[in-house]
Amino acid sequence: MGSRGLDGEDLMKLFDATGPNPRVVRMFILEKALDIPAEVLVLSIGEARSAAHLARNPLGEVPVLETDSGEFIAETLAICEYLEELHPEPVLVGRSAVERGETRMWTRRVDLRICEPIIYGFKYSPVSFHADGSLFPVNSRVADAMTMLVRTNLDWFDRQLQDRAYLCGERYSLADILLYTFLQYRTEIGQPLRPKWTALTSWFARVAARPAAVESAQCRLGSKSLDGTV
Ligand SMILES: N[C@@H](CCC(=O)N[C@@H](CS)C(=O)NCC(=O)O)C(=O)O
Repeated sequence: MGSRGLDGEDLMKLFDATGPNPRVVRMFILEKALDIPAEVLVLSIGEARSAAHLARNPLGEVPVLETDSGEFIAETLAICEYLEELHPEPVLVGRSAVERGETRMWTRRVDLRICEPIIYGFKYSPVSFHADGSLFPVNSRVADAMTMLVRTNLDWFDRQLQDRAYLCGERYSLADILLYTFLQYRTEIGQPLRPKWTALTSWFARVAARPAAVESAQCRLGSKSLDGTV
C-alpha cells in the first residue's frame, strides 16, 4: 500500500538514516506493510543539519515524514501515530481508547527511561559524531551516568515483563517496537542484555524473530529508492 499523486508519483516520503529512532519508524512501516519511499541522510557528515533538512525539522533530526500534502512531521512516536491513523490495520497503537491509552503509557515510559538516556549517553560520549563539541561537549561522567540509569531502568522493565508476553500484555504494540529498537542499538554499541534479565531476554527474542525486526536493520524502504533503484 503506498501513496500516489494524481499523475502516479509517490508523495509521502520518509527522511531516514541509521540510528534507532528512524529504525522504529521503519519497523512500524514494515509491520503495516506500507510502501513508503525513503531518502537516507548520512548523520555523521551532518546531513541532518543541512539547510534543506532544517527547513523540514528545525531540530535537525531524523526521522521526518513528508505527508502527501507536503507537511513535515518529525518525532518518531508522532510519525507512527500519524501512520496508524491513516492505516489502522494491523493495530499497533490501539483499537479502543483504553488500548491506545495503555500503549501510550508504555511508549512514554520507554521513551523517557530508556531511549532518552541511551541517546544522551551516546551524544556526550567521546565516540559521538557530536565530538566536535559544538552541541554536546564530550563529558564522560554524564555519558556514564546515562548508561547506569538505563541499566537501573532495565531492571524495572525486566520485572514488569515477568508475567506477560509484551509490554501491553498479550498485545504486541508500538511500545515493543520502541523498546526493541533501542535495546538492539544498545547491543550494537557494546551493551548487550544482562543474563539476569531473563524476562527481558525472552521478550527480546520474541520481538527479534519478527520479519519486520530483521528487515528494519537496513535503511531500505519502499519499492523505489530515491536514486530509482530497488
Ligand atoms: N526525539 C526525536 C529524536 C530524534 C533523534 O535524535 N534522531 C537522531 C538519529 S537516532 C538524529 O537525527 N541525530 C542527528 C544528529 O544528532 O545530528 C524523535 O523521537 O524522533
